[in-house]
Amino acid sequence: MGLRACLLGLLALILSGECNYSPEPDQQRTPPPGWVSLGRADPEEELSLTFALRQQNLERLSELVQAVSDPSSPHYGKYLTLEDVAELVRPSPLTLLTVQKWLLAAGAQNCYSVTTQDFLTCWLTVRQAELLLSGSEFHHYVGRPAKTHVIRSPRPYQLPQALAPHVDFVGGLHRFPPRSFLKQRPGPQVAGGIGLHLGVTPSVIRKRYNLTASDVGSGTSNNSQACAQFLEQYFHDSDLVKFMHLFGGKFAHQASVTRVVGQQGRGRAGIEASLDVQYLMSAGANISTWVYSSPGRHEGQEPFLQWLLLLSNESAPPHVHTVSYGDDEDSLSNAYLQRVNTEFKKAAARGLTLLFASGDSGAGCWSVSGRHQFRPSFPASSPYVTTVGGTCFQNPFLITNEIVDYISGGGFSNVFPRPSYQEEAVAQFLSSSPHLPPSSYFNASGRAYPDVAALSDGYWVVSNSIPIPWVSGTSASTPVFGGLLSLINEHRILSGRPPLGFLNPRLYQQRGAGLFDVTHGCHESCLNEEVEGQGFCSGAGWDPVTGWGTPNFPALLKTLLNP
Ligand SMILES: *[C@@H]1O[C@H](CO)[C@@H](O)[C@H](O)[C@H]1NC(C)=O
Ligand SMILES: *[C@@H]1O[C@H](CO)[C@@H](O)[C@H](O)[C@H]1NC(C)=O
Ligand SMILES: *[C@@H]1O[C@H](CO)[C@@H](O)[C@H](O)[C@H]1NC(C)=O
Ligand SMILES: *[C@@H]1O[C@H](CO)[C@@H](O)[C@H](O)[C@H]1NC(C)=O
Ligand SMILES: CC(=O)N[C@H]1CO[C@H](CO)[C@@H](O)[C@@H]1O
Repeated sequence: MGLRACLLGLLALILSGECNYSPEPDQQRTPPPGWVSLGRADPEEELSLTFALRQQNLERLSELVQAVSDPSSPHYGKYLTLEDVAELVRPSPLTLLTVQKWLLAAGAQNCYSVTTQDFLTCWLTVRQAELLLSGSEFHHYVGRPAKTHVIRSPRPYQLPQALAPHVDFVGGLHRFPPRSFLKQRPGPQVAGGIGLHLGVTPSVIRKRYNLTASDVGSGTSNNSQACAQFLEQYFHDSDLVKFMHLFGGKFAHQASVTRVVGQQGRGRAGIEASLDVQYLMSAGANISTWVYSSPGRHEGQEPFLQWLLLLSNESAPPHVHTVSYGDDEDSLSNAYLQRVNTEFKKAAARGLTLLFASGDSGAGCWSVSGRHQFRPSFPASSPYVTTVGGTCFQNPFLITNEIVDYISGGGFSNVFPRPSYQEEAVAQFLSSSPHLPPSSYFNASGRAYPDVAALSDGYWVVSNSIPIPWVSGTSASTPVFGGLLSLINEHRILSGRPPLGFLNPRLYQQRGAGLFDVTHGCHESCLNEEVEGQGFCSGAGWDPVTGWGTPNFPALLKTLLNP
């Protein structure tokens, strides 16, 4: 492709004396709904761009991830340190030199690297950036939810051909901040009056997942957990205090977040951030909790990328990370998807557990050349993260069996092939599901998700001192599942074992042992409007709606404690 672009650019070469290539020709550049352009940016304005430098030894990295995450391997749990990972993937001296020289010549000031040296974030003026990234043109945009301002280029950029072996992509010019998978939707109402729907609180979560008052962190293990926030989502410790007072019940918990990495602005609290903090700290009760906060306010910044950089720059981060955000897989360039997936491998090699929400539109829907298809989301579709789907109570007035929450994201990646760990489970589902949608709607060869699930309907949250009902979405199930894994890590660490790390190889090998198998219900998709039927339906065993199911804590602890 580089060669073709180069030949096609022959005329440009003659005119400009340079030959360029496009690292991300397939990246969507139109702003998502809710964002509007305010016109071109001032040439003297400053913005930050992130350069993803080509890494080395990526095959070796994949092998190591497999070895440390597979319980039958002699290397299970023998995680790499950040320094080991840096040693492995660090770009070659030629790459480092070539990129530095190019940036210096363009007048880039204040470049910051990370421990693994595979990213560089630099501050430039708009004028410098437009010269550096040929074709780019920076505009201001304002958008949801908090009238966030960003600078983005609606036009594609090119790099000099000489950089093709050294740069994967440039961040900070096309992608808008990812979407949160939170929904607010009223539950069932009793005819003629006030809804008596149960509403999910920490006591309901702890009761349903069979936690006792003694299933809390001991405070002696240096164990910790984290959630990541983007788009000016802040939390308030005072909301946590009020939340625990109103809804907490009888279990020990921490009164405040232990550490904020990045910037926590002083603005109003966001519902997403409040939800994540309050339920991560209720399920993973009394465990030290960090919040990664990448506000996405600073011009040019790409907050999700910012979070990945923070992970590569922190030698002792928490063991479990939950992220309730994502994008449509098809809106992201292949270069970006592959590189972010590699970042997840780096985390897996270090024994970090990354949990992502599976989405909020079931199988999803979009039109490709006039034909409807399901629409996977990313990072949910990455084979190197654990993806969490959503359930609700079968009887909304009782803490009993869970069934599918119809919004639960699930399906098959169009980019990442099915990983070997889920080969058997997915083949079994495809050959036995009685309600399979037509095969033209999904790519059966792709990575299938979610892997697990938890309640996602009707949560109570306290935000800006106000109790808020009906908070829903896989945004809620993800921190709950994360908190429970942290409790299991607590037992593992106290008994001298390594933390769980990347869970999927183990989860599928044990065929979902310790989880409640959700077998009722289907999620939504385009088929609802078009023909009769739904997206996928849950059934016995793994399915692309609720994965292996929801946690039964004592059973899960038993099956995940050894080795
Ligand atoms: C990574 O950490 C180092 C040392 O703390 C710091 O100087 C550098 O700015 C950080 N990099 C980024 C991209 O924030
Ligand atoms: C909760 O954690 C604190 C330390 O943060 C510890 O002192 C306390 O004993 C823990 N509570 C329980 C019930 O284990
Ligand atoms: C289906 O998924 C595979 C990866 O598993 C990918 O290579 C292929 O391009 C996808 N097909 C379509 C039509 O998206
Ligand atoms: C909790 O335990 C009860 C009683 O054993 C069981 O019926 C229920 O399914 C368990 N919860 C989950 C989520 O498995
Ligand atoms: C993840 C975590 O909380 N790590 C901490 C473990 O303890 C050391 C030393 O007290 C801290 O520096 C780490 O931050």
